[in-house]
Amino acid sequence: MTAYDTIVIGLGGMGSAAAYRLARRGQRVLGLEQYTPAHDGGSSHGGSRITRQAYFEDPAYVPLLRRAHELWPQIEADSGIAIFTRTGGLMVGGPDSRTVAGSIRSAETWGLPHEILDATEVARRFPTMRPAAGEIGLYEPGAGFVVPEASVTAHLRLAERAGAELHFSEPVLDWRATSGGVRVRTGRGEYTAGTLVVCPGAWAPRLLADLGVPFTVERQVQYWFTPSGSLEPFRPGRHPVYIWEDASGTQFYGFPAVDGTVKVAFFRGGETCTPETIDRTVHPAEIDRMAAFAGARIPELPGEFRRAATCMYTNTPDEHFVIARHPAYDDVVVACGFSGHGFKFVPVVGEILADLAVDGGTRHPIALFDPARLRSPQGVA
Ligand code: PYC
Repeated sequence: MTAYDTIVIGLGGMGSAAAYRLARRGQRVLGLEQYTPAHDGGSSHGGSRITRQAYFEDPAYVPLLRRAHELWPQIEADSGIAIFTRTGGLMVGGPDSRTVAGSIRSAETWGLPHEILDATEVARRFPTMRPAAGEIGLYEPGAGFVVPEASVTAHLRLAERAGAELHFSEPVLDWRATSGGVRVRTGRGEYTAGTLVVCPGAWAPRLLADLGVPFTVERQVQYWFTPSGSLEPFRPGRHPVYIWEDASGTQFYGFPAVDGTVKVAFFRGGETCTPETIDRTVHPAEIDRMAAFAGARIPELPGEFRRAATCMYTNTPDEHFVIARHPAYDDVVVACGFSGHGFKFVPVVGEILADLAVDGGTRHPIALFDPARLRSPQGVA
């Protein structure tokens, strides 16, 4: 008999949710994490992640977002940890930009509450913002942000309460499928289980090399500024979360003020890296570029630079996720390649991973995330 029903590799956003959902379904779960709980070395830190439902990336995500928005309050109530703040969300750009046109498409396809605002109305409602003539905004009242560290802490707490055994500071060296399940080797020992769920984040290229998906890990920087004027118009309740696309297709995004500072970042466009080679230093030229870009649209925002932090995106070639049973191993389930837009899905991805591990399938629509669409003809990229 194997010692565990399921081993979860990686206890960041997705893995912590999977461990909880599996334990809640009565599985004997071992969770393995190379760092400490809710650490800042991967892709689940920085204090805030946008959540929105008028999803410019593809309307196929909307049912999953609806389910995630049902689950966040349940996780908060069950764990006693606050995660989600509703602020409203604004997608700004030209009417034909990917950000605006894609958001309108999802909102209309699914009948989501939204308003289309012209540039004058955007500036009237949100006086910090100066859209260019011809830019428009899609406003979504149900959007907001979640705190990634709080989500991880809440899911880990609930997983332990449901009986999961969680090991931290225990990096996985390798894993393999066996005739009756899986075997995972760490610096401390070897573990066996019936099923393996791999949530590797930026470590996907090493831990899932034989998936055959050409992942690219990208360095990202998050910046915090104190606005030059009053903080009032930046407060949650007055200021939405937003993604703003310029005429060249560059997207930047930001949040209301939290603890007296305002966070902004570019969405993509970072250097390719690995977890071992990422440059953790944020350079003055990068801060200047961010301040100039933000200042051209939200003039008071880049008053004073406070701090910055790096994190990693793990991108797939089409920027859609990979969530599936491993094509080569029946007892292995994978969740990776979240391409910088995955965190808002954490609670529903936890449900999906538990479904795939326990039932072999899920009622949730995940056809878009099949890795077969990305595998190189040789099998391994
Ligand atoms: O998914 O909304 C998002 C997002 C914005 C910037 C990075 N991810």
